[in-house]
Amino acid sequence: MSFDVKVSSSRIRSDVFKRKIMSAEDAAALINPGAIIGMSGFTGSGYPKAVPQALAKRIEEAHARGEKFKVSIWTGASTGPELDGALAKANGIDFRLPFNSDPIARQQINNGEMSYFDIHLSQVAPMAWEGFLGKLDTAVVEISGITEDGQLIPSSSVGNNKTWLDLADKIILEVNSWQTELLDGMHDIYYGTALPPHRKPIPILKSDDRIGQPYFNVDPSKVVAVVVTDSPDRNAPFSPPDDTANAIAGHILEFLKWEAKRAGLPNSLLPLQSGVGNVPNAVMAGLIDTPFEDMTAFTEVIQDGMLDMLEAGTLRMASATAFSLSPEKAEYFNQNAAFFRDKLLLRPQDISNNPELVRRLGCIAMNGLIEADIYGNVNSTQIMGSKMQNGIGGSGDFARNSYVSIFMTPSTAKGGAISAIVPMASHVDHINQDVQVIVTEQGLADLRGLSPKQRAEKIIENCAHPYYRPMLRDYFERAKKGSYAQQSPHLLNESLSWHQRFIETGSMKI
Ligand code: 0RQ
Repeated sequence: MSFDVKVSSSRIRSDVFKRKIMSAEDAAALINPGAIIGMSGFTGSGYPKAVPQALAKRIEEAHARGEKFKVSIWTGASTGPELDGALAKANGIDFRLPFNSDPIARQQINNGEMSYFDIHLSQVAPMAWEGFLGKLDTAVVEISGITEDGQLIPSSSVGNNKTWLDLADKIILEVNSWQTELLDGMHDIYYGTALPPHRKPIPILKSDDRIGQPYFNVDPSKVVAVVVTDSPDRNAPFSPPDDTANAIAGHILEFLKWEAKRAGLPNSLLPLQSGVGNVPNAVMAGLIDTPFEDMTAFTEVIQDGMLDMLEAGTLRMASATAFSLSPEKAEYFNQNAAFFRDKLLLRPQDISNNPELVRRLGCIAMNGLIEADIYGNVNSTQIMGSKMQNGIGGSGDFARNSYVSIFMTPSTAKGGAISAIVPMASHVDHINQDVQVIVTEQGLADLRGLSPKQRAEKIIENCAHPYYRPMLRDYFERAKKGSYAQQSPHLLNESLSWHQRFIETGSMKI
């Protein structure tokens, strides 16, 4: 791959690093079969684009010669087709952590070809330091530039990059000139974390507290290659919110207004955490027209709706670990970065998602779910109990520790063939104690302070789709009569029969 010397001089201001510039193919040749590689990337932003594709090509060529070549890939969260897609297509990933949304990789996880460790995003860096995951051989990290002093200016995501740069034996850097140079100064890289018994309080008291430095430190002797790229982050565009998304958003906005009044919360509410997707985006859009102002976000990702809120002035600032923007909004951000740069802080994901901070700040957590059972246990990850969708991501970091934890979903999936409210969840990511509010387009169930049976009444009446509501009522009434005990009555030989029916007939309907 060729590189543009003019771009490299403005972006790479250290001679030590300029001397290490090489092609992606030459850099990929430095990675050995069986390597454990820590790559940058979080929700489709800031992932390396050239080296993973060159590595995929190398793997394909090795396979064609009959040689074995697979690697383990650790990242921040999901990446893009040039990384997970290309490596999975080459059948080159043996083990993957901690979050994936690439369809080819998902297929390989679900057909058993790829081992997948799905883990809370705040815990990845500490676990890597604890060492039981193995020794990190290589870090491949996208950055937006290198300072005169040889510090690294992060890209559009921070994720676990600080940890990968510290732990890896060798480092390959991709300097991406597509990223705006105005990212410089938007990051807050904290070097104060440690493992127990040396862990200290993280000194963030407000979403906008800066506690670190703008750049990554790096040992230049570990940097074996610098690759120059000019490639956009790739994310799927948001489809405009439909009636279902708008209805869910409407219920959440009403709840937030009611809760603010009930609890005497300030007009700036409490720091928002929002998952990605059309519904959270519709909630963000709706917040612009509420009485709330001067809000902050203490969240994982900055999506389109948050940039709109910043422009409208509803949101004062957002702390996150990455962008997760549609292609149009990413271009828009690059054009208008001067307006946004003092309103955004990107931090390592063990800080952006840190349970200590989420609890201290009292975030309002809003995340999607796959299914919830009548008692409010939530499955966010595994369809029919066994098929991985994406991963738990940061939902657990926030759900357990927030001021209030809201989960949202359309009441049915697959054109009505699946009820999102089921007698018993086929897999549980969020136990009922971590699930305080469930919302569908049908309505909202505020479950705080309720016993399991009281929760069931509310979830069935407020959230279930009208087709499935009588079926759930019937199950619940019979369970109360026929169950082994009365705390959370179940009919165990029937509780997962809806899932089995779907597997056998393609529908949960009778
Ligand atoms: O499948 O694409 O094949 O049609 O699941 O569902 O309705 O498009 O919803 O995109 O908001 O995703 C929980 C997966 C929801 C997401 C989940 C099928 C449905 C569709 C997607 P198709 P929708 P969303 C911040 C926080 C965990 C991580 C997290 C998620 C596909 O929110 O990954 O919260 N959460 N992170 O058809 C069978 C059901 C189903 C179902 C939906 N009950 N049964 N299939 N689907 N419900 C971000 C990060 O952490 C990085």
